[in-house]
Amino acid sequence: TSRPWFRPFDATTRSFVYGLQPRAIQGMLDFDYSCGRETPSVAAMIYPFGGHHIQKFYWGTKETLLPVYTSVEEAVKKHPDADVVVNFASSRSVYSSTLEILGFPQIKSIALIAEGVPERHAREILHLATKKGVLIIGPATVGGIKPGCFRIGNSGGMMDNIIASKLYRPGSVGYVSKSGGMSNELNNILSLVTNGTYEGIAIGGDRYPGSTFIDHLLRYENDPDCKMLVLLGEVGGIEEYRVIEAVKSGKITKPIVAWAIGTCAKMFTTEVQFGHAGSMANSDLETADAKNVAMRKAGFIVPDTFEDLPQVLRETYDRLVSVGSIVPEPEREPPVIPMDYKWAQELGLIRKPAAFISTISDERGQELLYAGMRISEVFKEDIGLGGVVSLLWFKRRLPPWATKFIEMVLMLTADHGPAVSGAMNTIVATRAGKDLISSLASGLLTIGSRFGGALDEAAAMFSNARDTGMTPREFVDSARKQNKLISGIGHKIKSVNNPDLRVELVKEYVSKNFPSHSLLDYALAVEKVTTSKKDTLILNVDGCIAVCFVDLLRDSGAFTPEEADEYVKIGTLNGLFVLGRSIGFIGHHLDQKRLRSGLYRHPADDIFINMADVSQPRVLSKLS
Ligand code: Q5B
Repeated sequence: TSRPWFRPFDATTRSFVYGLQPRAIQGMLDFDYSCGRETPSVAAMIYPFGGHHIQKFYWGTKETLLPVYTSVEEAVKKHPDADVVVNFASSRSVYSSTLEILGFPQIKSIALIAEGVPERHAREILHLATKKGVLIIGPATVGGIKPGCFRIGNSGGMMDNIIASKLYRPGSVGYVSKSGGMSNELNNILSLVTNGTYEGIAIGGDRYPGSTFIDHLLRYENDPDCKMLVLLGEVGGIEEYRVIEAVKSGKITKPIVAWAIGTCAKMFTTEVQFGHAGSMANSDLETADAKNVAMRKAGFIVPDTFEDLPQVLRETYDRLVSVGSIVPEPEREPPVIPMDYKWAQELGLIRKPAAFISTISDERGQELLYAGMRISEVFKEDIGLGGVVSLLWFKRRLPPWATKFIEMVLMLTADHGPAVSGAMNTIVATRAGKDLISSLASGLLTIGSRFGGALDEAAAMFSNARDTGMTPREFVDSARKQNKLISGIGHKIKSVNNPDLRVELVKEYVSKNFPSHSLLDYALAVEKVTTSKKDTLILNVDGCIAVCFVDLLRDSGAFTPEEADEYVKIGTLNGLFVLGRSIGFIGHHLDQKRLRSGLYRHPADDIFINMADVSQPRVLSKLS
């Protein structure tokens, strides 16, 4: 790159952004596109963590990819045309990262965005950069902007501000200020009363900025395309006096409009520290009033108040146009930059149908909500696990007898020993070396119409039989006629003589606490019929929970009859067994892990292998 010393940024400037700052980079690329740049001003990102990768950005309406390198060395090697670094490193790491960057002579300018950089570090950076001839802007700055050419990070604000202030094409006025906010204000004023900004730099508010007012004003003085200078100083420090010296000694000859902010400080009875670290007068010389007087005396164009600044800018500009020093260019419309989706949405300019609808929980606000109930309330009201299930499954608070019942079901179904299908599968998977989630899933996948997954079908069969007026016997006969097993009836080991105590507990609780239990009563009458045939054909745990839950849905007063039916249809009841038994399956997985159980192989003598009826495969002589 061969740019004159006074012009570190032009329309071909390429830069690196240090740190992951996708929003700022997109802003820089949108600015570039509005300027009509051929190539993006950002060549790559440098981010030491997370490995080398690529990130996607918009370039106008299309998309483009930018690499992320883990070291400055790699970045400069790959992009020899980039000579600027916009360093977003935090105050903690900005010192070390800037020293690293300064080790590469390819880099000619560095903008330091971080606030709170220790003054000792700032001075050391400045010392080294001066030795190496590198321009430092910042720290504690938004950076600066060269309209039509290059934007440092977020300088200039949002794209609508950039367009409104005509920063997509160069004007004739070069300015320096300390603050990014005041720079935006200047960009706006200059676009209204002159042909706009030629270049604007915010040097940052710290006491030891890497470059000062005079550094940039001397650049503008030497740049033939910059016709008029603006200095927006402020209370504190003596940098304005260095500019006064330059004007007095003839180093600066271009018309310079100036104002020092902070004239209101005299209204306070004590010393005032304004927003910037350096904005406090340590002597009379450092007051804004003293600076304004001195600048006026030296021949600067200084308005009487800040409010008069636009007026004097307009007069100065008009004078330069009238003598032919500035020849305004015809205006051109910038290309339309599509508005960022999120921003357009925030402004309420667009709407889009949501791909998903969710109605049970919301984590977007300050506090997580379960069906509208704050998580803190969940605990304050001590609604228990049953209450949480009732909120997330049924979107309502159920009465305590119902939430207690849900908890009882979860506790009763939590495990039934290692021999049941699901526990076996969990154990075998664990012993094959699978992780907790895989082993749990392996167990859960055995839950089906015969094992643990008979609840919904049982609820439907018993309800339908009772609702259509079948007697228990008619129901059993009708199932037999259809060659159908009754879901919720039968157990492998439990029987009339070896009753399932879980079922007894449920029956006892429901009889005592439910307002009505008509379907349970019906199911028990059916059990009388089935057990008269075979004593293992009891109302099993699936069946008992199912019919009781139908009683809860129908008679708790919390559901309409349609809702009650729908919850059975959509498979809610099996969810109770799945949720409860997950506790046991996880227990079995942990148990096997603790026991360091090795791979399980089923003994062959326990499998009757018989291939007598396997027909010999046909040997094909020729492929047809
Ligand atoms: N018969 C449960 O069968 C079992 C009949 C029936 C009419 C019936 C069987 C069944 C429906 C599904 C069900 C949930 C497979 C069970 C659970 C959780 C668990 C598990 C644990 C835990 C048991 C013998 C004779 C035959 C059959 C007749 C059988 N069931 N008739 N309706 N429902 N039930 N599942 O003992 O004339 O001799 O040919 O599928 O509700 O999974 O602890 O283990 O917590 O983990 O092998 O409790 O009942 O009986 O098939 O030899 O049949 O009874 O037609 O008649 P079994 P089978 P026949 S709870």
